[in-house]
Amino acid sequence: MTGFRQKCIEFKHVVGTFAAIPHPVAIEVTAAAGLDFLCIDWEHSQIGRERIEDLIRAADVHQVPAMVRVPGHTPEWIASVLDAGAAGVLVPRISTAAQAKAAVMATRYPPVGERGVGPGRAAAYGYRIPDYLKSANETLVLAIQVETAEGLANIDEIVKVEGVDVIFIGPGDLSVSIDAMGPAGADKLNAAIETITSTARAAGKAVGIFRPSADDVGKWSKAGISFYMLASDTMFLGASLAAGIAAARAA
Ligand code: 3PY
Repeated sequence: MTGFRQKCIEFKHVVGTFAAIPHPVAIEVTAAAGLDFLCIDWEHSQIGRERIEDLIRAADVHQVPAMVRVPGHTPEWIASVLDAGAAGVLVPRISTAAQAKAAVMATRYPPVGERGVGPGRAAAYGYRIPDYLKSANETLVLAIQVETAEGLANIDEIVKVEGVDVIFIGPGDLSVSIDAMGPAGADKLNAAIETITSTARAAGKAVGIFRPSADDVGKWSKAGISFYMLASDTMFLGASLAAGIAAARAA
């Protein structure tokens, strides 16, 4: 699992998925599929805070880095999932450089940030605190989600914030926020994604995006996006079940 942040900041092509099913079995099945990482979605699922540690533990069994998408910007939530052993955080709805800076402060230990010391499981419950404190700033991934009209307007400043590793585009929210939903809004949304991507890459930042399928991953890779969140465990479950049922009915 070491090297995940390195891969991200060196623009290596990494593919993960959101985990929304609140059970370690689902995490084990997902992790065993050979992903580069997974991201436990605390923002848009019914996964509770106590369960997150067990889900990270299940991903660890398969040596798959488990990030957590936190529900908001609260520093205590960010610290809590990192203390549980998350490989990084995805912080949603970052619309200003000040918000991006606050995410860095919550994620990184001093002198870069101001994360409090109490790493619990992340430092083997105390056995590895000095090692963990030394390595955490270098190994934990901080991805921030740009998904609002305000974030798009402020992208020049957001990408300059030191300590952010990945600028992650949320096309669903972005399309709603900039009034570019559905086929009619596709050109406007694509232009916004291209602007965020080229601005971030010019500033040396890796770019990530959510895609419901792999259909246009090749196109976005050429544009400079390297970090892919492909659908979610629930979406894959639903799609493969529906396809299997349809095939059996047609047989
Ligand atoms: C979006 O597309 O807005 C997302 O947040 C992906 O989960």
